[in-house]
Amino acid sequence: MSSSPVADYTVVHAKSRSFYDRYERKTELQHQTHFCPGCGHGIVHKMIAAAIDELGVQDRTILVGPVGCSVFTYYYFDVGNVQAAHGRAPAVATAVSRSLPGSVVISYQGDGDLCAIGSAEILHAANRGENIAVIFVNNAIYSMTGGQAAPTTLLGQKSTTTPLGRKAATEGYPLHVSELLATLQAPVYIERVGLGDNKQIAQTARAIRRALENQARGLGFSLVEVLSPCPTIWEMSPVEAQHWVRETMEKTFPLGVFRDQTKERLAAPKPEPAPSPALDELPRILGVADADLPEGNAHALDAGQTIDLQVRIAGFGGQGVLLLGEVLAEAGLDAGLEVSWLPSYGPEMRSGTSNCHVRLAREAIDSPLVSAPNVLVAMNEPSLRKFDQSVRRGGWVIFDGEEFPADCRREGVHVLALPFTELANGTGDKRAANMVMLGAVLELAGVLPEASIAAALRRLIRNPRWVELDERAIVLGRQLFQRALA
Ligand SMILES: Cc1ncc(C[n+]2csc(CCOP(=O)(O)OP(=O)(O)O)c2C)c(N)n1
Repeated sequence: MSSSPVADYTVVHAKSRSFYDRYERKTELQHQTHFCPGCGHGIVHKMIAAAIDELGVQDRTILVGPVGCSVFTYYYFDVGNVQAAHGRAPAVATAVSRSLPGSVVISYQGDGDLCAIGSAEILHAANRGENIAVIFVNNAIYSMTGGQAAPTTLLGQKSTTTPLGRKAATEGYPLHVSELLATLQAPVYIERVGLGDNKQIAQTARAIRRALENQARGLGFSLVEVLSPCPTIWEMSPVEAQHWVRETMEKTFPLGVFRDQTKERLAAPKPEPAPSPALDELPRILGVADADLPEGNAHALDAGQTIDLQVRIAGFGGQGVLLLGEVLAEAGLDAGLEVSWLPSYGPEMRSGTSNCHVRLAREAIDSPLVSAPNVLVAMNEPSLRKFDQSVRRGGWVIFDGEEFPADCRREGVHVLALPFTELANGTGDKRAANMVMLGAVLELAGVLPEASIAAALRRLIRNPRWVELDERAIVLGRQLFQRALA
């Protein structure tokens, strides 16, 4: 062994394993990161990556980055990444943490994001004691957008929106997030740290590690607020900015631990959540009557047949556009298919435009949006003109109108244009036009068993007189489609 105390150590200069080997940027910027010289984000990133490595949780870490300079996290961390809307990271982190128990979920947020637009999100996530670690980078300004005041901007601090300096009388006082959240009962650990000098930086690394460790142990909500320099927007050199954190920011935002329940929580671990009830028990628990359950006519479907029906139904409010879609989706459900139904309508009750997206498939449905339908049901001309270009080649347009507008015809798209409303009159009520059009869709799709359609009508339309009328309307629609093919 060497007599020199340093000779026993090997110094390894390497990136944390939790960082990507290479950060992708456009060629001319590939040599640098997104962060300006002296920016605190880069330092905090490094500490998070080191803590993930040390705790050995890279494969179960999910990092949620919202809007602001924190948006770049997914370029750097080789973990699960989710990009959230401005201020919404705690809500997204809540969903991730609850749906993937055992994961280490980090919400990484700036001060504009966390305590302006996202103030309600953080308050309620903390109050619910969500099992997430929040790393809150407070640089007292909106940096990414060029220096507007944030709720944490100091009194007297100049910004583009407080050019004479922030005044309490007009902009209120700087918001003390750590102190505020520490008044709540649920959080486990809340500490404010800084990047003002090496001693502070070392403490910040410890605090971040602790928040992540709490998270990995499932102890609940932890938040580390990091006072962080932003030399570019503060118009200072990196060294001046670091001094400003220590000498000026810290006076408004004193460092320290504001809440620490770690020992108590460790001693009394959370009880295991009760197992979720079995799916077939849900109707009983939710009090759903037998009559409201799908009857289950799946046996009538040919198991080998591929089914991927994507329908867009559009018209005016009051024409039964949404109901048409519902019957289709409900019948699909009864037949044991994967289904989605997504309504879209304006604020008006009647006469506004209304449309819905319906998907029926054998495989799981990735998105309920139908942007390229294979069937378009257009109950009036404006709706036809809005969606006709989106229909896939080989698809169908079913249009309520005697004449199909010549300029809406497209090669490879089939058309069935009939005065459905007038024809519905023959069944007893022109308001059944939607069901006549549904009949045409059903005949064209040819996948849904009659029993499923009947079951869907009974469930959705309680009035037997209307059920009977709609059944007649559907039969008429089927005949009209067959006649058109003949
Ligand atoms: C809904 C929405 N509102 C406003 C913006 C514009 N915007 C982008 S970043 C930002 C402020 C971010 O400030 P902060 O969270 O402090 O992050 P920093 O850039 O300082 O790290 C704002 C207002 C946006 N992208 N989305």
